[in-house]
Amino acid sequence: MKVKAAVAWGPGQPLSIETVDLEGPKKGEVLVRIVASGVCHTDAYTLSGVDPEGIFPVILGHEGAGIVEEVGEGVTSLKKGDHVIPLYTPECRTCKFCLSGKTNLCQRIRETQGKGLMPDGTTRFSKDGKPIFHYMGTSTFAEYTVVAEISLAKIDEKAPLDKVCLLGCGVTTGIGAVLNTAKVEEGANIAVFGMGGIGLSVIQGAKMAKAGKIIAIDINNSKEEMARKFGATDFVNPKEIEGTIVDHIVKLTDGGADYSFECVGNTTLMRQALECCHKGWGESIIIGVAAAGQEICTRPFQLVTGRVWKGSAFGGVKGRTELPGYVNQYMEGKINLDDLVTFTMPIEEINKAFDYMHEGKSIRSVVTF
Ligand code: NAD
Ligand code: AHE
Ligand code: ZN
Repeated sequence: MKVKAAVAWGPGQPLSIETVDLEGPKKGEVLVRIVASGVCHTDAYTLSGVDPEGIFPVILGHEGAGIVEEVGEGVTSLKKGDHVIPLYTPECRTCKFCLSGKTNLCQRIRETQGKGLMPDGTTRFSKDGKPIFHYMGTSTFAEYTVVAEISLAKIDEKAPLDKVCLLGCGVTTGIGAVLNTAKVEEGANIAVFGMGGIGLSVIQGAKMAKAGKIIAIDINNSKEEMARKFGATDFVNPKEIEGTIVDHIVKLTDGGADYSFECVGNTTLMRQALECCHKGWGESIIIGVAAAGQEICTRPFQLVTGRVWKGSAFGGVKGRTELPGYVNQYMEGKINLDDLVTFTMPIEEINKAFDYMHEGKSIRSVVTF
């Protein structure tokens, strides 16, 4: 079939709206009509050319929501008309990782997914006979996409898809990092670096966990209002303080944060986030994605004296099992998505979404079809 899609032909180039060819779903695959998709910083990261797995031409997008149009051979858990959120972290429930009970990082199709391919090693998208690669197993910047059955969470049909798409990445990542990865306890002091969609969702998760001090950190002062709305008790702009951000947080928290979260993708901040944690027990969670070649460093003494460095992908959430519950929490008013959607625009205007992100003017832009 012919479908409209935003194609990234090469690194650093604006996306181009094209009519591309899409083959139907093969065994274990599902054709999904995408209704809406958020634009996450990770899309910009890959588009910029610094992602070691970046491959072009590609259809980006991994924060979408849509409706099942057709199922391929052997698909049993979904049918035409089901409402779904595509998962870049699948859940096969049979691989060593899924069965471990220790991680959400299902590895069933990770190898082909990282190469922009469907599990059988081919692409469904093409233009003039030349393959166009998939992205993160989802490619939600297309009006129709083909996704593995294990990469789809079935959700409540009453949920507005132009809002719950944010649960396909940003919001789930932030809330999950607090509740699953850090397991923040009531009264704990937390510091959050970066007030984009991810950082604000960490703040939201911290509020849900009844954290004590919730310190929001960003170099863009316009983020303060939203951070406080989501539950931040303090806002710090590192450019406007005397001394270092580490000393500043240590003072604010009487010895250091119990938990910190890096939500920018900057290795200098990752070090600061670790070192502003409390001696003896403070835990720092890396969420931000740093470019190829970047490395983190600290004095090992920081770890010897009890600080813990961790990372979190998709908030440690097992998508097929847990995401429907996140959607329900939104429907019950327990998770705020609406305030995170700064702009909603037709897919034709997707490049504006990237501009707004880079200019610090949006939390999330949602593109619709
Ligand atoms: P975003 O661009 O919306 O927000 C980033 C924020 O960081 C902005 O508010 C910006 O002003 C702030 N910032 C930039 N430099 C800063 C500095 N030096 N000090 C303090 N604040 C600074 O990005 P986002 O969509 O929220 O994503 C954040 C990061 O999380 C990205 O690296 C993204 O790739 C990553 N991410 C990771 C996961 C995961 O599962 N681990 C999931 C989603 C996104
Ligand atoms: N190809 C990238 C991977 C970057 C990365 O860490 N991605 C996160 C999700 S970011 C969503 O916005 C993730 O889930 N990682 C686990 C995985 O298996 O990719 C790179 O830098 O190599
Ligand atoms: Zn994302």
